[in-house]
Amino acid sequence: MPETDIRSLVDAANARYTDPERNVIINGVPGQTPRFELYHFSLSLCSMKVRGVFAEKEAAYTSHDIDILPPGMQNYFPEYARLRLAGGRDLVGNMVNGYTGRSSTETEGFDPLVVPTLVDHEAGKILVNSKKMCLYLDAEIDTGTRLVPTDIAAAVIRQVDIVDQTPHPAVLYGSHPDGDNRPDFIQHDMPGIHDRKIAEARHNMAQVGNDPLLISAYEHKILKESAAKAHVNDVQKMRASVQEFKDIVGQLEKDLSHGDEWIMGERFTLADVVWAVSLFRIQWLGLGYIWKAGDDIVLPRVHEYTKRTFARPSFVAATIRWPRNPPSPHVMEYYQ
Ligand SMILES: N[C@@H](CCC(=O)N[C@@H](CS)C(=O)NCC(=O)O)C(=O)O
Repeated sequence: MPETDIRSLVDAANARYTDPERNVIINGVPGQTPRFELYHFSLSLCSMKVRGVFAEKEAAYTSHDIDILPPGMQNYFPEYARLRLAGGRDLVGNMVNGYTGRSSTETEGFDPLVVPTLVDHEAGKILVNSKKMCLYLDAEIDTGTRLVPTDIAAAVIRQVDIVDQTPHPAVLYGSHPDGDNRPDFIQHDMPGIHDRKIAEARHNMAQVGNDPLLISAYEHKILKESAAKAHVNDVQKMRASVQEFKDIVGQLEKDLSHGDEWIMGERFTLADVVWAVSLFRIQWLGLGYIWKAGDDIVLPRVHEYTKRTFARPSFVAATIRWPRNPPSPHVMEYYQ
């Protein structure tokens, strides 16, 4: 895509994002405008993965930490949606229209109103799927060490897909039927959130005039959020989502049976970047009992692995210490 077109889409989106604390350059070099520009959200898992790759590579980017939760909901702005739609041109025939508790673009479809979005000004590209962004950045930013080494790429991507398929949105937004340990502010803020998102989509849709693609984007978002509301209010579905977490982490214990430091062995890879994000969120939500219940170590390899991955400097910078990313009572040890 020509840089002039990208520039005008980016300028229009950026005009809505003006908070100097949320719109900053990370790892910048004085006098240089970064090649990459990232629209993301402090608390978003998909955003943490991409920030984690940037941190591993120590690469510069312009960061727009946009507030996706009510009352902000800055991901619903038409200017931002236009930028994403331009990046997802080949995906608009497969826009999201339902909800399984997951957010993988590959299985759920393209959501034009979410974060993250990555712009590469040098290559003239807009990327709209965090998995693709992580793979892309690893290939484009040459640090001499690959996060997806070519000889084990398939095995790394298999793990990335397991995390991408984990029903994280369901267990964040919905209460857990057999004991809800989610932090108080999440338990307080989540009821009714889907109705607020739907109202925000309608509000923005009413302002865009005759723009069929953009209107279709809002319509698909409304379909998704309506289905999401039904999912999180369905006890059986929520029970199944929580059970899925137990199964997925149980499989990780087996995948770590080689006894090495990282999932792929001695090499730290993208699999570890995304697993760190997923496991930290699981503990943050109060589901860390899957591997450690009180003093009882249930899954010893996963337990040890969390300590290593949570201590990784890139993870500390991109997730634990990222501003506006509140701790929960379940992870306070990492905030002392
Ligand atoms: N498959 C997409 C999923 C993106 C996604 O679902 N993002 C969430 C945060 S992790 C979001 O922006 N939600 C806000 C909303 O739906 O209003 C990706 O990996 O980039």
